[in-house]
Amino acid sequence: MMDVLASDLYGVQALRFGEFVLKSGLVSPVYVDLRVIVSHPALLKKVADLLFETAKNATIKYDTVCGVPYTALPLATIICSTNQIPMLIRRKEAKDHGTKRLVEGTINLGETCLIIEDVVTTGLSVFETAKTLRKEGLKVTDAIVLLDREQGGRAVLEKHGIHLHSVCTLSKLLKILEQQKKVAPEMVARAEKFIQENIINPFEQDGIAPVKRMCKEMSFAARADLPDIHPLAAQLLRLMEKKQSNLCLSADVTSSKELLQLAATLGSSICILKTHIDILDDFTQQLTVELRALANKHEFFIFEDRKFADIGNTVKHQYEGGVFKIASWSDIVNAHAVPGPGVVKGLKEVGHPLQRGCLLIGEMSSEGSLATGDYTKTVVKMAEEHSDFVLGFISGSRIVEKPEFLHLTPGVQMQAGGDSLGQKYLSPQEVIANRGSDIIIVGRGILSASSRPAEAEAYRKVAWESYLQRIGVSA
Ligand code: 5BU
Repeated sequence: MMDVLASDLYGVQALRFGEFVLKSGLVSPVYVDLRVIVSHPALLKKVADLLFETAKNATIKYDTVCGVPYTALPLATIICSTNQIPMLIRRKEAKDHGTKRLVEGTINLGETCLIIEDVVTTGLSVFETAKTLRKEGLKVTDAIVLLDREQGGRAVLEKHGIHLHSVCTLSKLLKILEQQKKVAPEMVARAEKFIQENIINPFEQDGIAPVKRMCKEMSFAARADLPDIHPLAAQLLRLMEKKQSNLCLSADVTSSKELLQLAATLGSSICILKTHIDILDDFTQQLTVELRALANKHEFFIFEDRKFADIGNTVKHQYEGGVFKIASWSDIVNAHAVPGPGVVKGLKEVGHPLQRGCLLIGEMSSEGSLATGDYTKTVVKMAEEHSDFVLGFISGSRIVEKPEFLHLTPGVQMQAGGDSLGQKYLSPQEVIANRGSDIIIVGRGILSASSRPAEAEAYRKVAWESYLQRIGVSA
């Protein structure tokens, strides 16, 4: 599908290669102009359908659709007309009379409007459209774009509460065109370099923190070879490539027998088995010996989801001793950053000599979580300061563009939704392909299936394909 789109766009010269002087004065080796697609009705319809499908796959709930003027106007029109969705039009021209409306169409206060855009570079046009719609009393939570140029727009929009979902990224299109031998590898390399080196932030003058994109999408294997990667993260990334699995099973069961059974029967589908050891009714040290044997046999990591959150001295004891002796059998643990860096220092004293690793909780999947915004940023800083022990994060999406760090996301089920106690679910595709996380954590999605092994395989497959899609390799 992407291959056809890439060659169609290239065919109508929506993408051109050479030397183009941009408005900013920069000389770009690639020029993207999607306005031309209005002259190609079949392609226009195809693009509209892809945008609609992307919204559907991301299970976004919305009441109306608004295209960013101008190219996305016909796209929004086709989507709304084909699928019988009410549309809104945002006026771009400056208001010349006091009475002139900024948004045309029926506005029902509190309804959610989905934004459609053809290409996002800085995110400014989408942001301005969202601002206008929000001023009118509408909610804007998501935007769908055909092409993300990956020059900072996604992060800028996220900061303003808008999730950007792209049908395709520019680097992926470039890779496809290279594979199709339409564009020479040297030109693709130049274009990729240009994208990476030119992250533009339109909000800088407004005092909003600049957004830097420090890496392009790398494969797990390439990340494993990074010089500064945590040895355990490197091992895990290699294992993920080998097993083609970025699935972590949340083995939330209360009997040792069932836990071992899960490890034995689902072990080959997963890269990590996550435990809550304190919910077992019949814990013994023998269980941890058997669990480790299964981890070695089926090659998965063990992650005790202990969520340490005390002063350094206390967590040291909780990690090393007590009934559970977590450090003796769990490869990975996690911690809240709320006590400050002492919690990491305490855990590190125990875990570092044993070559263990820690994930910091940057965000939580539960409704009303307080781990957001500046808190999340502070968590990232703490991780960066202790990267010899912290190998990544628990978060809903990628919270830092450093390929050395892993992102693991709980709150995943095939169908988005939630439970009655505040858990919120996103789909594997959304989490891996759109939100840039690396590993999905799935509990009840698998545990409540009639065939747990078959369901685990289904989750493994969709999460892996989403990863391949993200790095631009067709599954
Ligand atoms: P579920 O059955 O897929 O909803 O289980 C999710 C698991 O992940 C469960 O063990 C939680 O304790 C764990 N979890 C979570 O759901 N959300 C979070 O933010 C964190 C952990 Br941190």
